[in-house]
Amino acid sequence: MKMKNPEVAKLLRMMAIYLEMKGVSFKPQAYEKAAYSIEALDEDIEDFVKKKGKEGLKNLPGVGESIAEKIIEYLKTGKIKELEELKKEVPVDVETLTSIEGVGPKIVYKLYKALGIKTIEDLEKACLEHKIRRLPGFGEKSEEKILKGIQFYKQGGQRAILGFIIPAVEELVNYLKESGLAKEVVPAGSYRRRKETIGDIDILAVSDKPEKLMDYFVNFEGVEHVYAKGPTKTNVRLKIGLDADLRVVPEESFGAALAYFTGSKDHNIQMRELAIKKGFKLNEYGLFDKNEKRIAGRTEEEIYEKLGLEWIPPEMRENRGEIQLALEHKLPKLIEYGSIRGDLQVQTNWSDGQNSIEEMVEEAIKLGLEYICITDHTKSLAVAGGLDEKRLLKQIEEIDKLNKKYRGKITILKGAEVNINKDGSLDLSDEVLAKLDFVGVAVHSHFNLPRKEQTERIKKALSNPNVHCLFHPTGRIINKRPAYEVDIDEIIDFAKKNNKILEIDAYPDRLDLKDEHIKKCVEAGVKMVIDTDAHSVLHLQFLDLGVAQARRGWATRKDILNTLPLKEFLKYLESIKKK
Ligand code: DGT
Ligand code: CA
Ligand code: CA
Ligand code: ZN
Repeated sequence: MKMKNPEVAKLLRMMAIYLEMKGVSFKPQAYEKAAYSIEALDEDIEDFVKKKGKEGLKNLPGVGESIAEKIIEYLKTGKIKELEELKKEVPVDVETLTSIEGVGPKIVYKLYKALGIKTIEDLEKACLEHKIRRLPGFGEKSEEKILKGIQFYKQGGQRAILGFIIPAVEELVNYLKESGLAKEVVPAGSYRRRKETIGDIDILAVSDKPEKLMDYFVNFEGVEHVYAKGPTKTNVRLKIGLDADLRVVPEESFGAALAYFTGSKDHNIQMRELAIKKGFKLNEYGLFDKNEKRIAGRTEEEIYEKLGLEWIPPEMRENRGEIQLALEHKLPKLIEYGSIRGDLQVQTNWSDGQNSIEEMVEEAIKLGLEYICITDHTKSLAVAGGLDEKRLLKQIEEIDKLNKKYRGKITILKGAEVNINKDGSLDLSDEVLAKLDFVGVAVHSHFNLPRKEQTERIKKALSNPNVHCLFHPTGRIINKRPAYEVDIDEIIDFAKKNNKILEIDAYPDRLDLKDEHIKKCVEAGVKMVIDTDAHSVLHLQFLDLGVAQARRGWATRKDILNTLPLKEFLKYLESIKKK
């Protein structure tokens, strides 16, 4: 069972929030770090503790004596006493409140002490009654910002972020498969389409013992609440904060049900119309001819074939023209999972990453990568411990040494995530930038510039001849912060004309570029790279999440440069400089 890992991580994060609230120093960061470690642990935390005990826990990044004890306490008793006490002392909905942009733990504490604010509704009301601006340390601007944050949260805050829930859903699906009670178990819906956020999980099964399967399903450890239970459909709430449906469908309808429940809804509507045009009827039970005879339904493939369509990958089923292409047998051959050869955005403990260069490199080797580019932050991002010229030159030396050590195993490229100044200039000298293999630039400040100014600022940064790539091009953080105002079409056009690369940042809550932007890049012939923006060894596994996003944007292998072997990748970088 891996199901307890997200729970434990969540509680550690909660501890971090409460400790920060109380103004405790250092400890909150340790709890955050520990939460990361537990979240992406390859093993169930309970098994791990059974095997390796407290000492094993203490070997994980961020976990010291006291955190290890708390984890063990939770696994034994289902509670962390200190956390329970902290919650009693400040009984507010910290999880929701701190999800609002601009509202951190300390602000939550102040708001509770001054105005008794416990929930997002309380906070919204206080904003609307202009109570916030009158508090010491707040003003009209911060009140407006909080209100905006609340509105943004309400629009999307409830959907789960795909990359964060995949392990838990896989766990559930494996659990169902292991029951021996089902012939098929497949998650459909937005999860199968690899949409960046997920409303709920729709699982389909074929079983000749549906009652037993449903009993087994509701006994899953990760189930928090059962809304409704029947032999064909059962609907539950999972502890990770997401609903899941399990539907048992007849075997001869499995493919039809899978197609139907994979969606999207708009795609389904088009498919049904196409079937009608061809004289058939299509629904979740099958494809039927004029005499109501089922002519396909066991598999998705046979349905597509009978309709004269190429099989459409789930990531494309959004009614963006894919059905027409499938009719003409002209679907693009999407980039395949596992085809990225090198990660190109990786932070280390030289700036705000949690691991050393060597640790990141070792992990990349384990994952089978051919190259990895180290891109620490640069000096003006002081909060992240950004590197100045001197330190970057030192890092270059260090990488030269490590490349000798790792020869034949992996190549470490020298790079940086260079901060763009307000005026579009860069915060490192050209002389040092010229020594790097791969240079990405990024906006980390002045998110609120007017659209035109922001667009010009980014274009100016990109126009530096030492710069190859724009990192996380729109700056959004899913469920937290909207993209800054920027004319993405103009950026794409500029990238095309100047041979610049746009990044698909695969970190789960970034996924920036978005699918629709990727599609525009593909159409415009702008090259992209997929990388993880890792700040820990645990993040390097997110590459395929970026591939999923790229597939949703119809990208093929040739659109994504780091599918290339190292030599060809470097040759490409050289060639764009000469153009
Ligand atoms: P989500 O859960 O909001 O992330 O998005 P989906 O796409 O998983 O949507 P969901 O869970 O409401 O329904 C699963 C699939 O079932 C959906 O993708 C398409 C199909 N479906 C649901 N309602 C309808 C409908 O009214 N008409 C048609 N044609 N299909 C539907
Ligand atoms: Ca769904
Ligand atoms: Ca659903
Ligand atoms: Zn960073």
